[in-house]
Amino acid sequence: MSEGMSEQLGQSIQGGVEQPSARRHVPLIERYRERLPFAPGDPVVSLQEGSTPVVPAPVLSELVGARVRLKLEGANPTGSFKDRGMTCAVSAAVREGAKAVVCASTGNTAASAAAYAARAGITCAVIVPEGKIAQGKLAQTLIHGARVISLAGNFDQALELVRQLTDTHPIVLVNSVNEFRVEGQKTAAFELHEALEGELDALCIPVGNAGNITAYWRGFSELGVKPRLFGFQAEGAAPLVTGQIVERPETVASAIRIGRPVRWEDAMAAARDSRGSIRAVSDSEILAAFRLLASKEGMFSEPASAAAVAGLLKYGAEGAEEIVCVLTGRGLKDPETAIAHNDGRVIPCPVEIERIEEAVLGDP
Ligand code: AN7
Repeated sequence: MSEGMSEQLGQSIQGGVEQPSARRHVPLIERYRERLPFAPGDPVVSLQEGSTPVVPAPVLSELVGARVRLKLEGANPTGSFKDRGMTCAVSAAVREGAKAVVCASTGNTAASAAAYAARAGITCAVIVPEGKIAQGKLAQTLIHGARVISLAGNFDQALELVRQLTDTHPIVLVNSVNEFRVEGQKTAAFELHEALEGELDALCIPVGNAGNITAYWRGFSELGVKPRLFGFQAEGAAPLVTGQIVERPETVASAIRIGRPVRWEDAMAAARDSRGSIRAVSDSEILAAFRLLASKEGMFSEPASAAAVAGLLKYGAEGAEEIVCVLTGRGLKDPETAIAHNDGRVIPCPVEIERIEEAVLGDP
């Protein structure tokens, strides 16, 4: 590329893309150290997580009659919000001299734990529900070198077992029962407060084990602000909506296929104290939002993340003017679901110009 051209390109990039002022390229623990349980000089295991973009959603805004923005947590290093908590949980584990971490997971916690453990040079084991984790998450967890145990049971049973395991063995549990996870994840509330300069009326968020809604509420509370928290569960895995443990949770959104959330009380308190709610959306509503996000907003999130948007579309803005939906994980995590549920098709074509013309320009 000529010098003039690269200069031009540089200019057009600078001119065309707004640099979010809050985006800083520092480890999350460094960015928010005063508000986190880490002292200067403590070991920090970081992949440069956090500082994720907040992007306007014009189509959703039009549909619900409010200003809707999307917090892209899929922009974290392993593709989900879990990295915020994991940098803290693994850094604290290293500080304690731990040599191994373990978690139960529907996939994203596993991928994140595996990555941070790799970075820290410690070992990681994950227990996942057999056949119920998305391919991208499994690929990540394996390539990072974690030991993957496929349990002939569901997430809730896996979590029960890892709790027993860590009671009797010197392995650190990095599920969101670990306080450092919640501490790290609360930083997303700080970022939103900064990015929106305090102008946030409501947050829409998917709820599974309920660590994240708990963390957001902690973050907002520490700032003294009170946006309404609207949490959404999948209909087939909605214990916080029905008030009953779900023995056999089922949903297309495998990340939130959880029937007995660990942070049950905290989540209910967050919804109540923020004048929010926790409500259910069906799998078909989740999939409709999943397609809409991708096809109209250009945002490929995973199905669990789309549950937040499905909830907003189903129940409306409820008087809120400034709304953020948290897109918790990116779409590439779960390619099978995207391939199985879209309006397009793949058109086969021989190597012939006429057939290409027909395929490209003909009726769909
Ligand atoms: C994309 O990875 O529970 O309510 O084991 O992966 O804090 O549990 C994942 C949960 C939302 C729900 N969106 O968050 C796990 C796991 C995505 C997720 C949730 C998850 P929590």
